[in-house]
Amino acid sequence: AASGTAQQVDVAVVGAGFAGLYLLHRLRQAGFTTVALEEAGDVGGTWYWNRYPGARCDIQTIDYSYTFDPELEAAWAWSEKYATQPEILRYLGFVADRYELRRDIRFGTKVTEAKWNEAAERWQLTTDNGAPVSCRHYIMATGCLSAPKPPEIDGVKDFKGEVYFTGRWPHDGVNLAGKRVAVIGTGSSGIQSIPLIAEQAAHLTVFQRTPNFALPAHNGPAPSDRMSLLQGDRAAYREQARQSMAGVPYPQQTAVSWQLSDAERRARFEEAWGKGDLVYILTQLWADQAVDVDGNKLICDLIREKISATVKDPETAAALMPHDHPFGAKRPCLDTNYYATYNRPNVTLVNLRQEPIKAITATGITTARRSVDVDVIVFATGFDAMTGAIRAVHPITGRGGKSLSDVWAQGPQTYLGLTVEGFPNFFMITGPGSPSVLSNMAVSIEQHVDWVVDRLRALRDAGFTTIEPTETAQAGWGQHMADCSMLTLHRLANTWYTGANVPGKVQGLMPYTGGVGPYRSICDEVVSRGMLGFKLTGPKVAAQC
Ligand code: NA7
Repeated sequence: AASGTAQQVDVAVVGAGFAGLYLLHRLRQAGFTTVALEEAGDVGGTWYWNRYPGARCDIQTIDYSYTFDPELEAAWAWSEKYATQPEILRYLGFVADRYELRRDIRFGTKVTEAKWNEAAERWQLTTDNGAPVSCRHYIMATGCLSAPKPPEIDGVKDFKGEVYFTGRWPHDGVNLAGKRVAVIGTGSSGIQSIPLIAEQAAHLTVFQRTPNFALPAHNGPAPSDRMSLLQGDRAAYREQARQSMAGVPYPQQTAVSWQLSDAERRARFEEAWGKGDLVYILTQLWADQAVDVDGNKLICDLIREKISATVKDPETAAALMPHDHPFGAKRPCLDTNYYATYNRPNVTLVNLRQEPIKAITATGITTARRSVDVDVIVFATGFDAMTGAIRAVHPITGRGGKSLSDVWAQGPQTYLGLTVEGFPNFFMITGPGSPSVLSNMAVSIEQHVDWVVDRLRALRDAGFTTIEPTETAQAGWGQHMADCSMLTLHRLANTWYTGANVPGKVQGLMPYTGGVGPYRSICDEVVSRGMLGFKLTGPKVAAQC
């Protein structure tokens, strides 16, 4: 279509990552015409952009896979327990090829604005490249960690050396050999890349604001016990994941910490440490670890002991030990040689809690105590999570000319994390209010996509043209989210879950903490009770269910 003449489709999708690809496939199967608009030059989403050294999945890859097609599962074998970014990107390319998805994707195309046309009951999307799009339904599959944060530190423009962001790593790689490198940030991206950068660089200086808990990944082949469970009964294994709290098939733990002796707790912890599995250690040690500060502190102490045993310099070891948040309340990390890297003579840790960064200068970074000259600065400083990529389409204008940014001025309000009152026929995959970021994304994405596409098909077949949550339903979901948030410890940490990492962002826990299995049941109940909480309209019908 020429620029100016809108491309007409039933459903427009924004994003061609894990969620967007599956959406395209399901929408086509359901008989909808569709297009996906993708800013990047190819499929992959987060795995397209995050090409920094050491980028890997930190959910076991046998679990971090599509499960909708047994033939696809049979056609692909992962080479490692935790696949690298290039392998995951190859997998997503393989999926795109297998279902011929690229023909409906417009690459290099950013959606700049979206407007609901009340009379036509259609969304009008403006893009920065080619034709606008007119669609009945508009689905954002833009990911939760896809809008990198700006540097936020004075003087970046003055720096004469090279500057990289882990979330926008150059595709042809970066040669760090023999260079003096600074890494700012010690979240997953920093913790994965620091050991590899240290191996190449002449000297690496790590600027740490908040220490994070990290566990050894023990990467290698997929563990044989998990593989035999999967291969023994693939359908049951996948179903258990869908009904679980975090999207990985582990049973509910029932023993509580005070029922166990010190020795029993230590034995459980050592076993978990040896497994190298975040979801295992987050859910299988004792039942009170995620809900009670005392049960949680026992784990924090044991991990701090491990840090102390690994890092030789006591001051560095102390600086690496988290004390400000419960284990799991901030996203913990999986590492390969992270703590041991600080024993290298060419690595220095700068504790920003004691000496904050004052400025970046032409030659390096100045803190309250020192100036460090470097050739390269790597920002591993994270993302405007969950809402950043949604709000990047601006404005998204719903019914009555209201913009989503205005409606969310006090924080995101959604029904089920999937829809927003005042924004008919608008859906978010893994939006704020969904459990996605507290789970195995692959399981959450499939659930969200299946639910949305099944609803669109049912609405179409019943003659409805619009769907929108009621104000009451949305308020109820907000209340339920707030109630659930009191049950876990996530509220006790300043994190990207709460918006605390972005200066000026409204604070509040954004993910749903009730677990993916219970969340699935709620979504299913909404359907079985006649689309409870949604208003549906059509040419001949106007129904309030
Ligand atoms: P994260 O987890 O948000 O980590 C970002 C890190 O950068 C974290 O240590 C931040 O400290 C630090 N940071 C952010 N801004 C600054 C400034 N201005 N100055 C100094 N330090 C800063 O992002 P990642 O990319 O590592 O990981 C994102 C998710 O991807 C991860 O959770 C997994 O789910 C996969 P802070 O903790 O805010 O004090």
